[in-house]
Amino acid sequence: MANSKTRRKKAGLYDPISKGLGITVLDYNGDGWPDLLIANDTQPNKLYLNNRNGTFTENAIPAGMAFSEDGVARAGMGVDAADYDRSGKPSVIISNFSNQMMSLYHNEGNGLFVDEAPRSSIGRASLLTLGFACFFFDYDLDGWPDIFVANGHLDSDIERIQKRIQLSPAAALIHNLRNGKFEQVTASAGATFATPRVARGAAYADIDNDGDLDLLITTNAGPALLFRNDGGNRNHALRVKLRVQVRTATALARWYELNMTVKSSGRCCAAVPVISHKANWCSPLVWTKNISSVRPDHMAEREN
Ligand SMILES: [Ca+2]
Ligand SMILES: [Ca+2]
Ligand SMILES: [Ca+2]
Repeated sequence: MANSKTRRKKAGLYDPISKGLGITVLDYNGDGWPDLLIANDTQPNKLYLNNRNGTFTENAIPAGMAFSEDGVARAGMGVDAADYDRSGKPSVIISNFSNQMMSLYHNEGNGLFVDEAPRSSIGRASLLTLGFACFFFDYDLDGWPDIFVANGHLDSDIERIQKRIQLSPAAALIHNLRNGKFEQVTASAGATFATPRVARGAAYADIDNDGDLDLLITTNAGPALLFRNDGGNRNHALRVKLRVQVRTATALARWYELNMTVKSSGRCCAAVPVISHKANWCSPLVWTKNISSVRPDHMAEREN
C-alpha cells in the first residue's frame, strides 16, 4: 500500500480527497500519449495530462472540466470519451446527479472543453435523472458514436420529496444526429428496454457476433439485463482495423489516411477514406449494398 501511495505521488496521481467514481483514458491533446479523466462525485473532475515521462499534470480547471458552467462540482459518476463529431479530437460525457444535467464536454482543440449539454437535447434529456454508467457506442453502426446512460436514483423517497424526479427512470439511449446534435430515442428501442428500473452499471459487446453492439445493464438489488441489438446492423458496416508499424513515439501522434475501394456485386460503390490518429484503430464503415470486395488503395501519413 505504501509503495502504491509513493508511486501515485511520484506520478502526480495521488489524490486522497477525491472519490474516484469513474475513469476514462483519452488523448485529449492529441500528442499520442494517453491522458486520464476521473469523475469524482461532488468533488471536481480531474484531468491528468500525460507528461510523457511517467508523471501527470492535473489540468481540469484550465481545461474547463472541473466544474459546471456555474462553478459547481457536480456528482460525476460515469465518464467516457469519443470523437462524436469527427473533429479528430475526443470529447467527453460525464453522468451527474438529478437536477444537474449530464456533462457533454466538447473538445475545442486548444486544451479547452466547453460543456454543450445546456444548449443541446442531452441537457434536457438528463436534467431530471441520476446517471451512473455512461458511454459512447455506435448502436446503429452509422459510423457516429451514440450515447447510453444507466439511470436510477439513490433515495427511495425521492418521488415524495421531489415530484418531478423518478426513483426508477428508463435508461437513456441517445442517437447522434451527425451535426453535433443528439436525440433521445429510448422509447423506440423496445418496450422492455424503456421499462423503468434503478440501473447502475452497463457494458456493451457484440455477444452474438452479428456486427452490432449489444447491451448489459445491472440494476440495484435487481437482476442484470442483457439486451440483444436487433436491427443495429442494417447499415452493413464493415469494421476495418488500421495497423501501422510505429518506430518512434512521435509517430504515434501522426494522422494516417487509408483509401479503400469497396465493390458491391462487382461494381465500385464507395471509395472510403479511413482517417485516424491512432496507429492501431478500428472503425465501422457504412454503405448500403452487400460487399463483394474491399481493396486498400493508398495509405499515407498526413499532417494534423
Ligand atoms: Ca495526451
Ligand atoms: Ca450511431
Ligand atoms: Ca450483436
